[in-house]
Amino acid sequence: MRRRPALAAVAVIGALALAGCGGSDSGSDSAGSGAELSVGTAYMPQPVSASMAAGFLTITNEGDSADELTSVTSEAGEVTVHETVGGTMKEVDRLEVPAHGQLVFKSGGNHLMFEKLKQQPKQGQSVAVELHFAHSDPLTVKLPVKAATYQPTTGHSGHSEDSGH
Ligand SMILES: [Cu+2]
Repeated sequence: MRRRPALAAVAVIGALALAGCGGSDSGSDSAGSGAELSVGTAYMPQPVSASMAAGFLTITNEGDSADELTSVTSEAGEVTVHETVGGTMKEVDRLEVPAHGQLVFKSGGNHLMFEKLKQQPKQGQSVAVELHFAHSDPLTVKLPVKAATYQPTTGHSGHSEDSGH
């Protein structure tokens, strides 16, 4: 039996979130889904307004089977999932989290797109989102709001260009 403290913490968070929802789901099959998901490197660059913001994170799957991110929800506003192909972003229904792999959201690539936020997120705050998967239980993640110029890696900020928003 291998111990994975980080995953255990994520599982606890997920369980709390589910408990908060009134426990409508009692399907015990889900424990055997085969995907083992955790989330890291989550952040939101402080947006210039409440009308549009981007969010980034990395989903790691240490399990033996792939899963798919099927939707993202937030009480803060509307969230869609975008990918960037050849410099153009487009909304996607789902993104794969490969077995023993990662689904990476980063500036210039995949990103969460927030629209119609109830208020403009400010640096130092955080925005909670719930990630929904094809097989695994939902994960609740807080995106800390960073400086508008914050980037964990180099690259252009991508989001205010001629991308059709
Ligand atoms: Cu976008």
